[in-house]
Amino acid sequence: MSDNVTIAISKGRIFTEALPLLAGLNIRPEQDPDVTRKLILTTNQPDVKLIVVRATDVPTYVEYGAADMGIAGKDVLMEYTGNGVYEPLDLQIARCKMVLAAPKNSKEINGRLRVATKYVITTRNYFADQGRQVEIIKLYGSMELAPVLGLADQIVDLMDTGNTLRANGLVPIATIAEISSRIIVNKASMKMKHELIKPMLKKLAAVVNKT
Ligand code: PRT
Ligand code: MG
Repeated sequence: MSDNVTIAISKGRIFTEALPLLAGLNIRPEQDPDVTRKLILTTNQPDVKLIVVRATDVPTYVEYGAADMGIAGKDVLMEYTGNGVYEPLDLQIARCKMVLAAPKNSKEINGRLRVATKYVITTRNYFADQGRQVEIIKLYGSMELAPVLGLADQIVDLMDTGNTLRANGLVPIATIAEISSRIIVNKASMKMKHELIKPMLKKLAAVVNKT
């Protein structure tokens, strides 16, 4: 079937910030993901559906074609090890920085640095580029706790206002990447459904440039 398009998206800040962009394409979801228990949202466009998945699962749904398109943070895409999706457009939403952070007033670390993060691949690449061997400790959340409890010397996490770091006595010491959300597209869908997808991407680019 090449006459409909499914877009994978996570609820929360990405969904909220994507709504005005989708409205610019005249796509308006008919359910609110914070209210409904449905994971497939219909829209005012009979040929466009949104599927609501975990942020880290968006590239998987798109790579396997369970969704034709998706909206995912660059942080998630940098960690994704799948076989590839197209990444045609930076939506410039849900912006933040991925930073290395350390306890305020901490001393230089002698010996092997221990870094806690959920971004293991990006962190490994970052230190490898600097020729530095570090021990990476994988966590799934609340990274800010790790230095406080002595689990790690430093952390790699996302920072927006910096309030979360500050509240835990941490300061950013290096920016690893500027993060924003991207449109991703399944490779087969880009070919098979190009008559639907190409104009959407073109219009989206125009909407992004206006905002
Ligand atoms: O929450 P859940 O486990 O379901 O998934 P998720 O955490 O991946 O989803 P969500 O909605 O929290 O984040 C989705 C995407 O939003 C991320 O993949 C990023 O691309 C983007 N984004 C933008 C952010 C932030 N800004 C952000 N500030 N994601 C998380 N944060 C967190 C950060 O990790 C830290 O805990 O907010 C806290 C810091 O905020 P400040 O303002 O205190 O600095
Ligand atoms: Mg979260």
